[in-house]
Amino acid sequence: MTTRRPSRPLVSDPACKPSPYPSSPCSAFLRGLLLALGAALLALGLSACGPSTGGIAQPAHAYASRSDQSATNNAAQAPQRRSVGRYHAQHITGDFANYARLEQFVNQMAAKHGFEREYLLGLFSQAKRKDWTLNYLAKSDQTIKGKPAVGGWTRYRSQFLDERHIGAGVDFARRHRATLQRASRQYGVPEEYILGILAVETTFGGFVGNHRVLDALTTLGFDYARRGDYFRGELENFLLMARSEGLDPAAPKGSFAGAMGLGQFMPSSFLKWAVDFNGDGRRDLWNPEDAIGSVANYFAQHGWQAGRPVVTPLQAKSPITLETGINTRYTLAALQQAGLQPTGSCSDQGQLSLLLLRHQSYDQYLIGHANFYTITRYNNSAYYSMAVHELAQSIKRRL
Ligand SMILES: [Ca+2]
Repeated sequence: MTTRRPSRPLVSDPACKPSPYPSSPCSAFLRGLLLALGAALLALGLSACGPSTGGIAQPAHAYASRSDQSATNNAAQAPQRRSVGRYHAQHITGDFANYARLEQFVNQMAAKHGFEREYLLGLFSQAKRKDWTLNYLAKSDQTIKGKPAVGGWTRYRSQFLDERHIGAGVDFARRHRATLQRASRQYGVPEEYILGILAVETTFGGFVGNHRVLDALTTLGFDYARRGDYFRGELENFLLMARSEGLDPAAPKGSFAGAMGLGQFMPSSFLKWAVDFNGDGRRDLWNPEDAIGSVANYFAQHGWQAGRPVVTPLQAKSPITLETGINTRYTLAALQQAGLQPTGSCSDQGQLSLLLLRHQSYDQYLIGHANFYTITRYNNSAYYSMAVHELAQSIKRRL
């Protein structure tokens, strides 16, 4: 597992790459926050989330995927191994002593999933409360904004569309060419979009986070009221993941929000969409081959359409008053009636999103096709997804 410290303004947590639009689950959610406080992060040498553009982006995979029943069910069906780690206690001591809700959580894990109660009490007795994370999120929650600001895309883009990311992508692609080709064939997802995700999330494993996942999820699950339900669900899934994969739950490190590996999967995403792509019998988010297969599978399961477009630039012939964003839906005719004309051929007769990229000196409009929406399922942010798209194209041109 890589635990190098981030050397760029924003890193990716499941949570966080900068994303411009409010989104949902964590990844995106935390990412937007990072943008505003990136300098502080850098100064502290901490990892954050993936890119988001300014608001709360949803980590699609990372955060986006809420811990839900299906994840739990999948885990329950997986081969169950014994819990790893010699933990044993009658009561929780340490930072989380006297946390009644955590003791209730332990009881639920024992009753629902068959964990040994004393094992979990011992495990949580050595979990650490991450005060920095709580303070950081408290500040971030106050800075969440709505519509992206002028120049927001210019600033967001500059964090990712650089030689460091593109060059690393070219190098990674050459080292893992056969695996990328196999994933592309099997899942119908172009290699460059797998590369684009890994570039934005962790620069191909360069910044996978150095926070113990156990500490991150316990802290956010029981001391972060705004999203406690979500993080308690992720903690549940994390413990299931550790048991099924034969991991000591105190060992994995990730983002401050608990996202793991090259693709910054949250535990619920791991249970639902991670794959063992190198055939060694384990799903290992820190293994490049498994990460490649898992990202491709994530895209395939979220509706990627092979051979279909991602975005189409538009030319605005008059001031645009239409609502923009990844959740908008228009027909091509409606966009044309509003004064927007595709700059190239566009035969998509489906429902189209109208995207707005706020450059420093002008606004740019694009059609977001169904495949663009699929990228946003990884992180619910137009800027995040546009960065993935542009990195994908930039890396592809160099291969
Ligand atoms: Ca594997």
